[in-house]
Amino acid sequence: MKKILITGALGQIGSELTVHLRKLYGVENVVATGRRIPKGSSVVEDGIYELVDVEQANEIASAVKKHKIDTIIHLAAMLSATGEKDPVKAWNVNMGGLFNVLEVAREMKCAVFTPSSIAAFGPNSQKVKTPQDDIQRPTTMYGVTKVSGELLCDYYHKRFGVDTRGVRYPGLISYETLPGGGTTDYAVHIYYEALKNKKYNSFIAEGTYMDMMYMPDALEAVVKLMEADPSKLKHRNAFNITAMSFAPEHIAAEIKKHIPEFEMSYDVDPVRQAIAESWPDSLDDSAAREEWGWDPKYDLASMTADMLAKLREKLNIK
Ligand code: NAD
Ligand code: AKB
Repeated sequence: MKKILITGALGQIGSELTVHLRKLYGVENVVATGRRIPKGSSVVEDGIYELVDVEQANEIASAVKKHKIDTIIHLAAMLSATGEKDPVKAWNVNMGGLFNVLEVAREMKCAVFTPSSIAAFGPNSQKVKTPQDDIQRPTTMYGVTKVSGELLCDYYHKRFGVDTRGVRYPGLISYETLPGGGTTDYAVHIYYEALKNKKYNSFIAEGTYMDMMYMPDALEAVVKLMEADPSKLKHRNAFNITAMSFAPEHIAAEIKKHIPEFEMSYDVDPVRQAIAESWPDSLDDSAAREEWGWDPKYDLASMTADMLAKLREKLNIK
């Protein structure tokens, strides 16, 4: 990666990945893009920023051409819960956006990184330690776009030689930008509520396991995979990766070690609960470990300690 363009750069991942890549590759070599220009955003104000709606292929093409981009990191998307509220929009943004990015990449000879998700699996996938190559019959529109996206990226690699690479992220936990409407969002909200109100009402039921990951590991995955020797990659789109698997009561117990008064209650949202139940409890990430050295640093205990410390500072809570 020498000249990188990021779509959806104002989102949960993009807002941190932009800053991370600017540090690694130089401010002048990372072009962040999004659909708005928010005030006070370091993504917009501390480097190159362009307005790009990924549903408009010409907007992607002109930014790529203008900045002589060689790698597109495509993050603009609608997530699982918002996708179920408006499945047509989710299809148009997720598939239309990816198709436009791949076409621009083909014409302008760019590499492409785009994340898939645990949502690419469904109820008839293996539930525990879901293998890299398994049945993929998801039951959400978000999941349908993720499997279709994986296939489309494989197709562009095989048919046109585009260097497409991707990972299946689990739920991501971070303190910089709130998540954008997913099923795993409870595992971020819980830290805010624990610090502000010492209680949390979970919309996901006790006993519901999902894979999760702390943002620093998620950022490292992008760099490691995109810098990996292509001859070592047997898979491309997309690698299972994970850092931990837990249910709501486990994160609550970990928070209680730092905030003993913390109390957890449950008010289960049937839509998001059904989505969670259709996803794996945990993934087998051995292919990523073998093919490009995936090795996450954070577990539930170290992530919780860091999240609470960073959020205390951000929210100015003693
Ligand atoms: P997010 O919702 O926080 O950010 C997505 C950004 O895309 C938002 O800023 C949104 O405004 C923007 N966007 C939407 N439509 C757009 C359009 N037409 N043109 C340009 N921008 C548009 O999402 P995120 O969490 O940063 O996720 C990024 C990618 O990672 C997505 O593909 C998502 O499916 C995937 N992923 C995320 C997670 C997670 O837990 N965050 C887990 C698995 C996979
Ligand atoms: C969501 O919950 O939709 C995302 C994801 C796991 O893809 N966080």
